[in-house]
Amino acid sequence: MALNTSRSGELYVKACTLLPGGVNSPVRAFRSVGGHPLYFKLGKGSHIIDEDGNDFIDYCMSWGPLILGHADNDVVKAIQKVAENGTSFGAPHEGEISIAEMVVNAFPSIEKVRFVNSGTEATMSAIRLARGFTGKSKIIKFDGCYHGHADHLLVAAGSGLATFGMPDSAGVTKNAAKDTIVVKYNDIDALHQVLSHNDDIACCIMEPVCCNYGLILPENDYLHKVRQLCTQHNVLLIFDEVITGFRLARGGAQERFGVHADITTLGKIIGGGLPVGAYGGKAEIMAKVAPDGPVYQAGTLSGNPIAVAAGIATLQKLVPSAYQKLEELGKYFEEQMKPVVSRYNGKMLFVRFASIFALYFSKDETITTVDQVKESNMQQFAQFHRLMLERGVYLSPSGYEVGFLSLAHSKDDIDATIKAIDESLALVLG
Ligand code: HOZ
Repeated sequence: MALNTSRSGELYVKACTLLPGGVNSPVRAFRSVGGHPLYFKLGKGSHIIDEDGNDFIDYCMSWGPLILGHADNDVVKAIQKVAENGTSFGAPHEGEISIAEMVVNAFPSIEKVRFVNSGTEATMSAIRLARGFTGKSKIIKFDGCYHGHADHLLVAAGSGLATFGMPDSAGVTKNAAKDTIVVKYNDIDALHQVLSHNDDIACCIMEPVCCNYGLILPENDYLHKVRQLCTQHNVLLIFDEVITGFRLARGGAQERFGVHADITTLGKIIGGGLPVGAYGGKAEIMAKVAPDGPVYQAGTLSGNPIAVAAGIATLQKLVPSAYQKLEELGKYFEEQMKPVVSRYNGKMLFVRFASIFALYFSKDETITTVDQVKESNMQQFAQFHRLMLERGVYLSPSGYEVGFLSLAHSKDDIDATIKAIDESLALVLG
């Protein structure tokens, strides 16, 4: 069943002479799952095809943006139509207003929003804004939460840093990181302790659902309690909803859990597969952003008309029935996984929330902490990943990353995936 990946292999060798690690983002390099990365030439619906012609059911989905599937017809048409009229103005255009309206209507905690080009830019700017608004310096982040690659956020982070076992990044000065305090996710007492002993904290930034260290759900009333503590201590709460925004519900984790952030960061889905990020909050807070206020932040391609058109076309299709369909697909996946999981009871675990899932090689029955994910068996995940590729299923190439369902996935895709999982697990754990 070995895959022929010779063309990808050749491309990788050449890419390594020109790009660090042969890639433009570390986790793609396949280092933690072994072998070389695959180079893709086509994506349509739930499938992607690599340069050797191997056809995969995709659950990486560009790490989350493609909630409609690859190359959705309406998104492609919108991109084409707008591109014909100019690719960038570096000046305002009507599309920016339309997408801002969609975001503001979806998130009651957002009255005004600024568009940027990536999730990293969004979180970096949100923190500057929190500091500018409160006049305080320190920030609290939660272990395992990943907020992109700005210096002060590359501390105890998930995603690529977790994948490569890097506690932080070279090139980040002590000064850049000294104002970042790390607190354990799902541990409300730890947050309480830090907030009680420090009056220079501008904000707490968190992924409300941790999606870059496997999938870790907030326990019971955790988010409500975090909200309460932040309000009590006059600290802004930033929800990084780059992954969860428009994914868990139209109004993201805030809608699902009924907790409102002071500042929200968005990305991925709002760009429909093109580079878009955003941060927004109450008008009073956003009034500090230049040119209205003293917090500077800018971008030549911010609000780019093509990216905005792809975002609008995507958000237009995310009506209530779309979320219902995603939930049904997710439930179906989970149901079909039950007999598989029970066959390997005590050796692996499948977690699903809305259209996000993760599979752990762990003896634990539930996963609520980053340490549990760390202790899961990543060698087994690597072997599993390879076996799944051989069976036509492309999973994110790291045991610390999650899988995404899209509206283009079908029950047939899921049936084929379950078969592949079952066969692969028999070889890894059998
Ligand atoms: N930070 C992304 C995963 N959460 C990975 C991005 C990429 O490698 O493309």
